[in-house]
Amino acid sequence: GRIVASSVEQSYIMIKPDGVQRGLVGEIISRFEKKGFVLKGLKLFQCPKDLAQEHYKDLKEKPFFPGLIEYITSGPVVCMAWEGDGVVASARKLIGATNPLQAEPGTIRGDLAVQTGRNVVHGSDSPDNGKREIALWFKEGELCEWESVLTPWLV
Ligand code: FUP
Repeated sequence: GRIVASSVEQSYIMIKPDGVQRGLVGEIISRFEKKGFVLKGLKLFQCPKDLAQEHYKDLKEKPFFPGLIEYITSGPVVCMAWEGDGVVASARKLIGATNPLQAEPGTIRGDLAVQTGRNVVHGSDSPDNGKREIALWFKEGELCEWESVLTPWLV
């Protein structure tokens, strides 16, 4: 991947294999759309092991790391790049706590999941990681530079 220059903040959001298997793709995408963020990249993708390991490299020493890699590579994921002011922190609020039993009702994990190891969606934890992860998961030409007609109504 390559970092695509954008002055606006971007977050890497990924629907994990359980979200795809459970038919939650439309439900999850629609929450980010309705909030008013702009979709700049989207693909269904079978993640190779080395990419999963690179994505979660900060968790390499954790006891759950092998299981996490197995889970993320167990089936296709939906990779997304979402853009907008404050998208990183806002997406994490929409997603909810890592442990779905602690996630508030109204959040994606709070409404749709029960297990930390099956928490249906990932969201970048900082704008820098948003850039890093989008560059990691998307290749050149896979992101679209476009202006949403809704933007003037949202900002
Ligand atoms: P989050 O930012 O909410 O995705 O949470 P983390 O980056 O801390 O964890 C990344 C993923 O590791 C989680 F989505 C699920 C997995 N995980 C476990 O399986 N067990 C744990 O105790 C913590 C995280």
